[in-house]
Amino acid sequence: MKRLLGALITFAMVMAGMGIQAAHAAEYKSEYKLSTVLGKPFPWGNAGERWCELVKEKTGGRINIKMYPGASLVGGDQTKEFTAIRQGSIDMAIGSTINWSPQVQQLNLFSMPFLMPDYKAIDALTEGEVGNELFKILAGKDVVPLAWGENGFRELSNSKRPIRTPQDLKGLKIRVVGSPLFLDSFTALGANPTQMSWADAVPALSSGAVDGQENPLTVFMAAKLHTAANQKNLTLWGYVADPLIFVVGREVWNSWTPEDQRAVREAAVQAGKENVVEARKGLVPPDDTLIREIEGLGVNVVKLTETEKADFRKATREVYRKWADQIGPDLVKKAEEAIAGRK
Ligand code: X2X
Repeated sequence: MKRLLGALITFAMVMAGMGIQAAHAAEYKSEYKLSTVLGKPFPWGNAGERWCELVKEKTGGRINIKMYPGASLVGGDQTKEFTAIRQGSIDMAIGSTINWSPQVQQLNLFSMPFLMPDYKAIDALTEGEVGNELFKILAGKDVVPLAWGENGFRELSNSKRPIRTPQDLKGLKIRVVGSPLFLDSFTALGANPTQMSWADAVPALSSGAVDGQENPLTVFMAAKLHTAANQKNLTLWGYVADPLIFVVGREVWNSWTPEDQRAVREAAVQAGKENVVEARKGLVPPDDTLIREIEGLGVNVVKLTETEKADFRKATREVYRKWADQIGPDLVKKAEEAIAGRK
């Protein structure tokens, strides 16, 4: 009798254990898919790996994330990433404001030509009221925004000639990505812009199908665009910068315990902070180590003076006005004020 009871108790305990496991398995996936455009060794990809690592650590392995760089979960089509998160084929992402701007109109703010004159201006937006407002907008679109990171100020490169004036850009085929704002900006400057994903950009540049592109210097360097894409001319004009945003799909988020949600958020904030530091390394005046390194590769680097920059600003002023209306005049005004009052 005693033995039978013992066996029954053991049986019951095993079943209960399996029940708990089954409930757990139903709630938590064995792998969460994190989408990024760039992988290692780009700062963006490093940030993704770091987020995965920190989450694993902080949740005791309960949440296991795998990074899918190259926007591979959407066949490389980075402007479809945000939609895929909403539809659930991507669980979480670190995305550029540029790539999500076709779906989230307000994210075009960071692509307004010459809105942000320096790094403090980016911080004034992301760390202030504007950043909060953008996070609220994202939260209304089935995602949970957790932290800001950075791709960086996007500088102009090409294979043909040094660019010092808008006239120098005339007729050059420039690869861009994102919303039609980029087409408007480059058309206003007299260039011939063409939209394509990052995956298509490097082959198009290296074959000479397009002449130039714009991307942060960390990307230029890690992708070796001077040799891989014949980009021997580089103009430092700082016309726009793209922050990165760490998000989790709302449904996935809701399936986690509050304790694990906190851990994922903290991990994102930490990975984001480290990412901003890495994205700016060698680029924050007076430190220009990265610029000098690129010059050392034989790239002709043109640093625009403020007067030269003003010509580009003037040429894109109409585009700025048009897009301020589309983004929302109130939000743009708030951004301009935050930048004017930056510390
Ligand atoms: O495609 C680009 O230019 C990149 C990698 O910078 C973005 O995803 C916005």
